[in-house]
Amino acid sequence: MPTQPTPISEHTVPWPEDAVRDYVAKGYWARVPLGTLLREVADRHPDAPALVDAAAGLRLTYGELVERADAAAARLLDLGMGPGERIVVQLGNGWEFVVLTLACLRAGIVPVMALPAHRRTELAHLARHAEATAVAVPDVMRDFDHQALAHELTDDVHEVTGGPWRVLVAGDHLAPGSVDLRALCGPGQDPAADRARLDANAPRSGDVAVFLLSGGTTGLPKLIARTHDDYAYNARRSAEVAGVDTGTVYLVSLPAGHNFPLACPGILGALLAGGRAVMLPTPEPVRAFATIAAEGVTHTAVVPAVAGRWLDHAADAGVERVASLRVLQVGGARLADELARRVRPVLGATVQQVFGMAEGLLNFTRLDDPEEVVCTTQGRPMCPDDEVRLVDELDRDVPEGEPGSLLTRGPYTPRGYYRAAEQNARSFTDDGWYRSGDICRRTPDGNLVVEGRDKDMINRGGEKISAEEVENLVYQLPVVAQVAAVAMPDRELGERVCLYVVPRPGATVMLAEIRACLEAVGVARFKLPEHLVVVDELASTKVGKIDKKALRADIADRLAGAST
Ligand code: OOB
Repeated sequence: MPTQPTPISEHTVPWPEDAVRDYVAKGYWARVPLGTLLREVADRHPDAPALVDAAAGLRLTYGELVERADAAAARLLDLGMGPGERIVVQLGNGWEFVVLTLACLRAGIVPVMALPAHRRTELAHLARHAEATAVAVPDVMRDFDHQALAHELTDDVHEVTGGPWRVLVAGDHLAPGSVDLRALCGPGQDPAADRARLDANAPRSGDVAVFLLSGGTTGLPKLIARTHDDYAYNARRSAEVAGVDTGTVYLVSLPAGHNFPLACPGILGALLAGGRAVMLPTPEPVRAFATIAAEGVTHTAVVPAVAGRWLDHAADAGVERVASLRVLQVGGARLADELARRVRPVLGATVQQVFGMAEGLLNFTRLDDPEEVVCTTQGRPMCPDDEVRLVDELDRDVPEGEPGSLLTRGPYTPRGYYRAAEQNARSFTDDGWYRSGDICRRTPDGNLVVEGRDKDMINRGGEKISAEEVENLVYQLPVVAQVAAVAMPDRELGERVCLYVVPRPGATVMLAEIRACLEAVGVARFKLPEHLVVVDELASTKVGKIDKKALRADIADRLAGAST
């Protein structure tokens, strides 16, 4: 007997009623679902260009985009999916990602935004934890057979939901049992009927619109339930702060399911403002510059490592190709001041630093901020009602100007992770503040500077890696007695994963072997350790925990020693 997946609302932590009233009264929450908001934009200018997929050679106007989204939504319902069901979305940066996401928003089906780099371990976890009833993947991407893996997950998922598992595939090579995602996202037969059907069953604005993944400090990624109300505000307000309007051409080259290119302002912010989104599979500089030139891109979002590559490329190849670029948003990891200072002279664009998190809070430098603020701070909250505290180990506010651990609440920062009561007790205070784990200081003019972190996470060029997750995987190797994963400094990516291992007596431990074992169980490649230090014992703190601070200092010393 197929069981129904648990209703999402059973496992979410709602905002308190007085906060809801306040957010509505102040106009942050529009009380209109995202799909309806996008429909309204399309009604105002149906013939304006909305979406460009450079690689597929597809261009859609607003009218065409929303009609396809409605048709796709209707087809998902016809497949037997219902509002509130979850679909794991692991697609590359193509038009299908956008049409499917909008279709989900219209139908009240909730996409779980996986990353293309995820493999069996992550996808099985996401599908099971969300009790998903479908997955959307490419056939093959970067030599990996996503379609085969999606079918392999059938049993894992069936164990949890007991229900169907639909494999939607974007590609030319459909396996038996796969649903053709491109056909599903194609033009509809009867747009008016589709529209009426979806309007009549629109989700409520307080319902969950998307599940984002947490950067993660625990064993496996946690799910962040973002509602239509809060996520629409997230996208609309980001668009204002980034100067996005009907003339904007926004390039998406980071993985589209990440909060930054999805809604800060990203795809959703560009579309809600009547601008245009241009999808590109990679931020590789030659292709990115060619697309910027061809499409007249005005805005885009990158991580610091990509900004560095673009600057080097522009220095070699000339800057004429990026003349249209006005705003280069940089976020996801700390941007070095020196790199920030090169952007305007070299690329001719304004830098906007973005210090954000999938859990909510977004800080931006403003487009009219003095160059000094733009180059040396990570900006300030976008909403007047974002609450930010910087605290010490006992949750006491630190003196103004001193570094402290950032806590936050606000109209687009949910009060807990999905279905994670135990974790919520650690990551949220009793009165609903999210503990971001970032150590920040506030400058006299109110901007935040990210100085470090007190969470056990490794930030590899914007890709977040939970140390605990890596350690759990490595503990499965019989040669390992004790292990600690720590960040090691890296010029290009900021940080990489370094592993300290105490081998079992008589055993030999090799980096290649560890990497091969992790790959064999199927984890995202960006999590694989890149350096190994074999030791007799691991430094520990007074209370007997592994002293990660000492290990981070040790690897930094070893690397500094090696390079002199
Ligand atoms: C973004 O979101 P996540 O969820 O992948 O990662 C959030 C974490 C933050 O807590 C912080 O540790 C780090 O990433 N981070 C930064 C940063 N932006 C994010 N650290 C230093 N400087 C920055 N500018 O990474 C994200 C979400 C929305 C917009 C932009 C980034």
